[in-house]
Amino acid sequence: MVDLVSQLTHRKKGYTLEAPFYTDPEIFEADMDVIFGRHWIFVGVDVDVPEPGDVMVVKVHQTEVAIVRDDDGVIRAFHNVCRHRGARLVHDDKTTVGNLVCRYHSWVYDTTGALIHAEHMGQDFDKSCHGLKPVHCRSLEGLLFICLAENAPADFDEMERQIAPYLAPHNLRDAKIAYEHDLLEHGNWKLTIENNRECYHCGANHPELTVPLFAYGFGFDPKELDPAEREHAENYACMLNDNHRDWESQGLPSKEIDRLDDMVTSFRTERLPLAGAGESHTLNTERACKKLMGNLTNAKAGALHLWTQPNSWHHFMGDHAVVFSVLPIDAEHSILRTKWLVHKDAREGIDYDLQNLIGVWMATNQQDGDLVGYCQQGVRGKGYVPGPYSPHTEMLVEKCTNWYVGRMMAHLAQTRAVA
Ligand code: 3BY
Ligand code: FES
Ligand code: FE
Repeated sequence: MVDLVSQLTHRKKGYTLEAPFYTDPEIFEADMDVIFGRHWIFVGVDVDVPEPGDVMVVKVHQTEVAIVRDDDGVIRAFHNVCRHRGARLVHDDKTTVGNLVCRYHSWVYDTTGALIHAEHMGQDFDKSCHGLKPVHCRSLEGLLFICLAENAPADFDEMERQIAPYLAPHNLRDAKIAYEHDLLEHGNWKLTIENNRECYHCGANHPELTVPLFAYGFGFDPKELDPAEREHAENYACMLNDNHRDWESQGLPSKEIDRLDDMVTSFRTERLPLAGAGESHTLNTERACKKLMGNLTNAKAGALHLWTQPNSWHHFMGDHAVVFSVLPIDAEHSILRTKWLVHKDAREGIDYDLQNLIGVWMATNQQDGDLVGYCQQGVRGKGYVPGPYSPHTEMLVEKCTNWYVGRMMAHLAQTRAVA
């Protein structure tokens, strides 16, 4: 086994990781244990399960979790495993149930996870000891996070305190999913996240996304720019300030919050202006959906972006929202799951054209997936050595990589202390 502690300790600051962090199955297993097994993982939205009895199954590496809206409307999460002999319980990605019935010997659980029926188990059998095993589940203004650990990081509360006011005006709980899509990326999950945390690559690779989106929006230091570009960056900074002031006066929190490197539940948010008509991530920069989200009255609400470590990013606009989760498969493959949300009363073909709504991000995801694949190919070969992040456009990538290194080290130090 690679000496993980020594590799992490000797990681060169400001550089990509050594190859095994992107390729080695044992490090991947450690990632699944420490990062995906002990942190808050973004898995979907409340409106994935809009009605009582609705169930969604999400797979976090090998662990399947059933997310269930119970009869009282409370969203709960359980391991998707029968407490009798361990059969998988729910077999559809999404379904609606009265109760959860195991196919094997027909044990029946209600939507709170309680075992309510089990034949032939004898007088002494205690049903109350055999309910479904719960998984921590929290909804942050309609964004669903789960944590597979026994004790979930407590600073979720702090993230919620800071982020909820930003999300509230978009009212994600009053939305519906217009479209969802899974893209298989041929890359380690960390390459997908690294790629997302910068826009250095945007100009050369995202002809659609760069119509509405300014590449300066994701951490950009104008100091080293040549004069012409510096002027653009400085104009952007002025526009950003003006927009933030206007939006905040309209009750739309907008200022940057960057907690990428000082929280266990690490996140970043900021409301960003958009180019052209300034309304949406569409090719004409105008709203794709006539009906705005929540109680918004101004379509020009920019794009509120939110990142959470280890596995999500989001764009919340006046007319729609796009939410993304990265679900690792193995050391060299990941699923990128994308969901497009519109107001629940918006009608396809009348209030929005689906292709217009999803076009920019369907194209962008494919482009990003290809870039991630190129890196995976590169790191596999003997020629790869860690390369430097730009101190001017990739400082947020460095923060996210630092977060990963820090979390792995913290856990390994703890297990050593116990041993
Ligand atoms: O999705 C994001 O968060 C952005 C858009 C382009 C690259 N990335 C920084
Ligand atoms: Fe589920 Fe037997 S394994 S009822
Ligand atoms: Fe990209």
